[in-house]
Amino acid sequence: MIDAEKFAQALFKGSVDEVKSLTQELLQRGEKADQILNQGLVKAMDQVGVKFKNNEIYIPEVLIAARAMHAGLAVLKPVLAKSSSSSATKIVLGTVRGDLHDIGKNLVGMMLEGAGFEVVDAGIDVAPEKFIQAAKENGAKVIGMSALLTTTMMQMKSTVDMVKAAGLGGKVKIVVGGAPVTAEFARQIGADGFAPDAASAVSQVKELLGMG
Ligand code: B12
Repeated sequence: MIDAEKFAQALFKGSVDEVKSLTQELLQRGEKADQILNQGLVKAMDQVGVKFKNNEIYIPEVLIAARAMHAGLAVLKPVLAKSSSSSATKIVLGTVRGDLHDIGKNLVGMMLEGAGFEVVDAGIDVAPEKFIQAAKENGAKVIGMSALLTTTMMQMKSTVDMVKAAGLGGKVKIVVGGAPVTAEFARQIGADGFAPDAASAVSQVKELLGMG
């Protein structure tokens, strides 16, 4: 039996060791890696996302929980890599050109990984052509862009335009976020989606991919 509650308690405590040993025990008992991921880690991380959304916990707690979740992911990764024929949906995530803020982007990346996506981190100060190259190379279905400066927001439009010019419009969905970014701005620049925080980023991406 996979007890998501136990995982959740360990995540809220930020206990790397507990998450690791819970994951290892379940594997040893013969539970499937993808079940441990979805019924255990992801379900537990969902609880973290909900509490964050409701302002019951704050960024440091989410980062601590995400770090603990990573410890569980690290245990599962080699097993998942062996067994998965249908690999996880890939998402290229980066902070736009001229912008070095990455705390929010990293948080979004961790939540997406927690939800079972494979995140290709393009880093910070990412030029439009670099986003496209990374998406092509990895066969990504989504490009996620973060901007924290009003002066760099327009870089998002450059990437959207370039994605369309490269004939990837529709094939690669574009989702944008960051403190100055709004749903209205996302619509104006022709992005497919927007989310105001890391938890909603997961639901927005799932919605864009028709995953509910
Ligand atoms: C930390 C910080 C820095 C750090 C960044 C460290 C790092 N590794 O990221 C440092 C010190 C380097 C920095 C530098 C600068 N900063 Co600064 N910084 C901040 C600060 C205090 C916090 C940002 C942050 O991390 N917030 C926490 C995260 C979790 O929130 P978030 O990024 O908004 O992310 C959430 C959502 O927006 C969303 N999201 C984010 N990305 C994405 C992406 C997708 C796809 C989706 C769906 C969602 C999503 O989900 C996240 C999680 O919920 C803000 C002020 C503030 N309160 O916002 C100023 C702020 C952003 N900085 C500002 C400025 C001006 C600068 C500098 C120009 C300062 C200077 N004169 O040098 C430089 C610019 C450097 C550069 N070229 O980027 C201004 C921007 C003003 C503006 N309107 O443009 C702000 C608003 C401060 C202010 N009030 O003046 N900064």
